[in-house]
Amino acid sequence: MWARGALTGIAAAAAALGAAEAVAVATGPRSAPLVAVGGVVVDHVPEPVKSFAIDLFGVHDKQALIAGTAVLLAAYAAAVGVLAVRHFWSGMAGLALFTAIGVLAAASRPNAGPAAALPSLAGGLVAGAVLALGYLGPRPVIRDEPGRRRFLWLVGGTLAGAAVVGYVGRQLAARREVIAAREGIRLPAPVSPAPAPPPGADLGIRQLAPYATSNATFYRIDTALVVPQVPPARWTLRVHGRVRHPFTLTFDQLMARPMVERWVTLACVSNEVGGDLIGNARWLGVPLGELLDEADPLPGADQVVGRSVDGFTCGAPTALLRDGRDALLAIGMNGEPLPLEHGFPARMVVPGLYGYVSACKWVTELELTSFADFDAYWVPRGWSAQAPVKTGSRIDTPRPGGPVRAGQVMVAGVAWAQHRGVSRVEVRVDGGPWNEARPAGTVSTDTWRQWSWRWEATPGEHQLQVRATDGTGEVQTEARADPAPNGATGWHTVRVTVTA
Ligand SMILES: Nc1nc2c(c(=O)[nH]1)N[C@H]1C(S)=C(S)[C@@H](COP(=O)(O)O)O[C@H]1N2
Ligand SMILES: [Mo]
Repeated sequence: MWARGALTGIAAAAAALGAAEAVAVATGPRSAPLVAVGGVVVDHVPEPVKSFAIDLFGVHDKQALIAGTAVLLAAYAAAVGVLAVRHFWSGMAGLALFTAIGVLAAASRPNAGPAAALPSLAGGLVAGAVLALGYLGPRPVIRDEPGRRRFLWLVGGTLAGAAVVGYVGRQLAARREVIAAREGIRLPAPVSPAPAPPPGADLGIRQLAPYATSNATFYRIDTALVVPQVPPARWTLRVHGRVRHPFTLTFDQLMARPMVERWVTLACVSNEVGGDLIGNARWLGVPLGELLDEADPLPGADQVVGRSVDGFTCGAPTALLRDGRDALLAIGMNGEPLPLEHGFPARMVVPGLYGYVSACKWVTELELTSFADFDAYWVPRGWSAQAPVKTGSRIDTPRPGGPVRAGQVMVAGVAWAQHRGVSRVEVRVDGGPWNEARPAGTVSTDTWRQWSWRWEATPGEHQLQVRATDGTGEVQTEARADPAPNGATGWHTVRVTVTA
């Protein structure tokens, strides 16, 4: 019976915390009782205790505090549960005290409004309901000796429910906080703005991918099950490893640095021939080369590993990041702070390399190492450590099988060869001679360009093919290759039926 009492008390406390986290989605994460009580403790412990805790737990001091608070709370809740077996109302009084501590802690936080009390109050009510369910009524599970199953259901169900509600609540609350922080950011004006795309860079043809890809339509690829929620106030970038001068940058320090803005076309290595895992955006950020120069890499540090808060890593050649190309530690995308899914508050963007080796989102570390010493995330999974973007081209219109009327047909698409540039685009019909397509203007070799070609279409089944030539004169290869291990190749081929 005592064990049942203790377990019921703990289940009630868990339910209280879960409910409180859910309510805190509306009232703000700092009104959640665990965080509020933790905050009060942090603000009031004497300095020697604080530095002792930091020495002991290092960067995990916050987690240690939350864990410690949770253990104390569980012990207290177990005691309340045991007490309530004999004197139900004394147990309830213990619960009321515990609720009051949460309310007072939340209300005493800086800038707390009256709503800050709500999560703890809701938690207290829910815990009271769990206790009443367990101890009162005609068949209280606490005294129902044969009712072992019923008891385990009550405790197990309450704990599981509390965990789910609490986790989802915490996630949503963190998201709200980060969204608010993102909305509060004013992007600095670039000292070197992005060039305006020349008139005609966007041909404005229906079904053709626009020259500039919007944030809302930009492809998203990552391993994150839940989008990492990184508040800028807690973000830092640590530049370390094989360098002479390791340093750490806060978000404010990053924002205070001179920024450049550049158009860069980002492509995913998994993009199939004809696929749409590619987009062109205007990125605002600090040149990675400058950060690396300041860190001063040691000889042999031929790889820069970007590491994300979620543990993902990508590895790019140090020399390439320092060769003067517009490799950026980016904070802005198309004039806005990075969207959460695209790496807020900061990510890497490197012209000419596939995303998986270079475009680390939610990046918090740049570690200088060597390719011999470290394999980034996708390398042990069968993808190449070195992955320059391959020359590619795509037919966007007409669509495969789409209705095409005989006569003049506009064939159009995009072509890319980041950092080498596209010098020529050709189209052919039914394996015939290659025709010069007209490449539209673009801002640099780091971006894709649209192209178009007028076709005199005759009725029947036809096959259209495209190939691009890069700035070095190399023609896009016809050889078909899968995306693994370092990018698909082959000419995009579209079959259409032309009607008279
Ligand atoms: N943290 C993190 N960054 C990441 C990835 C990831 O899984 N996690 N995926 C990479 C891959 S494979 C690509 S193609 C690009 C895609 O960036 P986007 O989602 O902004 O288009 O992000 C890169 N950066
Ligand atoms: Mo990718």
